[in-house]
Amino acid sequence: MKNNRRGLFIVLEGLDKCGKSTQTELLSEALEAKKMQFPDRSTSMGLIISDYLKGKRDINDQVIHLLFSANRWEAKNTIIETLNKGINIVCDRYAYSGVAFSSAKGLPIQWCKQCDSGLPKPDLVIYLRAPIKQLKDRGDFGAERYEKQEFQQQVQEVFDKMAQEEQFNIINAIQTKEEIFSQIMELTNDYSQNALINTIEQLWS
Ligand code: T5A
Repeated sequence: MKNNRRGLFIVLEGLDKCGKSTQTELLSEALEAKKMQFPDRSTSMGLIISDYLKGKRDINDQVIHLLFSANRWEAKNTIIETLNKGINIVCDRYAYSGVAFSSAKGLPIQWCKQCDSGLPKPDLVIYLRAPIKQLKDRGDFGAERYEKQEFQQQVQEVFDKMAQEEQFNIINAIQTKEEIFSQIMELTNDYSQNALINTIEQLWS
C-alpha cells in the first residue's frame, strides 16, 4: 500500500488483552507499516507511566492523564513525518484510550479530550470489542493497575459511546486471531481504495 500519497494512520483500540498488540504486529507487517504503541514506555515519560501502571508509584488522576497525553505529543513529529513520507502507521492505542480510561475514573470527558486536541487524527480507528469476562483469562490479566473487571466494564461503556461519536470500526474480538486479522485487512483495503486521503487532519480541534 505504498504509493505517492501520504501513509495511512490506523489505530487499534479496546480493553486490556483484547488482542491489539497481536493485530498491530500482523497488520504492520502486512502493510510494511511503522508500528507504534501508546503508552510508549521507552521514553523518560513512558518510564514514569510504566511504573504507575505496575503500581510502583502513585500519581494523581489528572497528572497521569496529562503524562499519557504528553507521551503522545512526544511522538507527534514522528507521526507526521512518517505519514508524509508515504509510510503507513499502525498504532496500538491512542488518545481514545486516554479518554476512556481517565473518564472511567470520573474525569470529565471534555477535559480529557482537551489535552490531545491538535494531535494528528487517525484515518481509521479499529475497536476490538469483547466482554471483559471473556478477556480476563487471557495472558497476565490482573498484573497492571487498570486490569480489574469492574473498572474495565466502565472503560468499555466509554469506548462504546465514543465508537458511535467517532465512527470507530467495530470488530468482535472473540474470534480466532486469523478471523480478526482478515476482517481488519478487509476494512483497511476498503478504506484505502475508497477514501479520499488528503492532508493530515487534527484530532478534536
Ligand atoms: N492507558 C493507555 C491509559 O490509561 N491512558 C492512555 O492514554 C493510554 C494510551 C497500558 C494501560 O494504559 C492504559 C490502558 C492500559 O490499561 P497496554 O500496555 O496497551 O496499556 O496494555 P494492554 O492493553 O493490557 O496490552 P496487552 O499487550 O497486554 O494486551 P493487548 O495488546 O490487547 O492483547 P495481546 O495481543 O497482547 O493479547 C493478549 C493475550 O491474548 C492472546 C495473546 O496471545 C495474549 O496471550 N490473544 C488471543 N487469545 C485468543 N483469541 C484471540 N483472538 C487472541 N488475540 C490475542
